[in-house]
Amino acid sequence: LRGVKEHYNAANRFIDENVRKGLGNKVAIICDDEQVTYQDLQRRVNQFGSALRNINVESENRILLLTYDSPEFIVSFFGAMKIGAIPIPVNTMLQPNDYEYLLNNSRAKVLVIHEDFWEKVKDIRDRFIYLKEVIVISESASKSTDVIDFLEFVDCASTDLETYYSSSEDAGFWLYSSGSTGNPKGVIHHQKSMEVAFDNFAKQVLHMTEDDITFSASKLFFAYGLGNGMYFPFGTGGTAVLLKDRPTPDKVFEKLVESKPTIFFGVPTLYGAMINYVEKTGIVPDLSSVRVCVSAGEALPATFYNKWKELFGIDILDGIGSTEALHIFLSNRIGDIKAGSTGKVVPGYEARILNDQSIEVGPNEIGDLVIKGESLTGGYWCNIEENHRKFYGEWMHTGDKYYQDEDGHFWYTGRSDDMLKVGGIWVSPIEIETVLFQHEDVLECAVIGKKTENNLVFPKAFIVLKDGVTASERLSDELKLYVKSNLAPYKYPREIEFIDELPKTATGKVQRFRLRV
Ligand code: 3SK
Repeated sequence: LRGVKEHYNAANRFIDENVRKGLGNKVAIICDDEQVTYQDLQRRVNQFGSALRNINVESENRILLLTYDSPEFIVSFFGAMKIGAIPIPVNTMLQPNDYEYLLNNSRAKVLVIHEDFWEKVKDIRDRFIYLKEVIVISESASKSTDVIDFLEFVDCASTDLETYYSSSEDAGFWLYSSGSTGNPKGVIHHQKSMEVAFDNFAKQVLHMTEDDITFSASKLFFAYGLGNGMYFPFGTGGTAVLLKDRPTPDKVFEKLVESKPTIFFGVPTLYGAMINYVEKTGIVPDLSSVRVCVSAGEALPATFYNKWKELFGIDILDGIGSTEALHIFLSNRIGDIKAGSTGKVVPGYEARILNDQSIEVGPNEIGDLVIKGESLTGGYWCNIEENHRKFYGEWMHTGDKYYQDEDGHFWYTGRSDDMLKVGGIWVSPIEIETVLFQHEDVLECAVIGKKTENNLVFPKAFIVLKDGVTASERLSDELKLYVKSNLAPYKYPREIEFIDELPKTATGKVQRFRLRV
């Protein structure tokens, strides 16, 4: 896909091509009791695209998707792309204010939303400045009159849909990535981006074929989950198993045993929780259908790799990707794994480790990881400052500190900014601090990432209380709850320490590094 390819559309590549290849009757999606074949999927994608055209959606209009992993997610995503509109899947765990920001920042004209989430935001609809239509995916009998019902919307529309004349480099879809300042950034991906990431990782590292069945515990709205659970299996004519629920160890094991995937995708905290579950219950579920497991999000501790292998006899390929790169660009390989390392560069990407003068360092020297490759975003939406900071020419700063050993394996050593990855999801300490500051008892606070014995990270808050307020366990619990109810719940500080004073520079800047010791 080097260079611009005229008339390229991802919906043709990932949906229509499978039907053309004779895979129309093959199951593309398994979700709870529902199975959707490629032919069904093509029909519904066409109907959704036609229905969007019926309400005057045009190419380049943005469509925000706020729904569970489900056939409706996938139908909306490809239906929008097929008419050149731009789907933007977003995190389902956020708060109403976050959705206000995402809708207004993206200027989405249409919102496709599951009724559970619509319940939470409908009262602030008048704050969504650019929004024209709301399409609600509803599972209950009661339907609102001031919104469009997803099923009716799709069912009434034509199954014939002419593909928009897009090029491979047209904007295709966006994802939002968390920033250290707290405001998420719209990451623009292209019509071709999914095919590039598929070729690089799914084909050349995972060697995926039509016989593969994927199951991803990471949700489709994450860049990681979007590949694992959608365009990787569709790229080969394989099958995606979806889980609507939260991926707790028991639910994930149940799904693995019941739907017998060949590839499982998780994050280190989940692998850790699944290992604990086995150790606590003494039950070792039968995962014999799985030929390989994948981990990303944060570095997989070597102890987790070894324990998993001992319990199930299956390798976990650890890798690292980013929303900006769309998927994994460094990874261990089948037959070439160094436990605890992030592996080597994935074909299709180049990686360098640079010192402070932007000069490439030698083996075993720590520096800043920069990468280049064709699946990289064209840039952030409306954010000149971050674009200047992040990209130079074809290269992108990952924000990660790495060193490379003599064998070419990369080893993660930390972040070059204050961002934390909690359970594989970016969390900004500043965002947590901003909420804590709003609590009536808090005078000052600073949030850092604290490492567990396995080097996984969770947010810890240091708090200076106002005069007259006494530190207590009860107050600590109250503050945790306060963050949980004002931010996406996974962002809350798992530990709170009350201190008399924060360490600061002469100019009054908090020295977080002194709290990290
Ligand atoms: O966090 C990661 O390592 C990752 C992997 C694949 C795609 C996206 C991301 C953020």
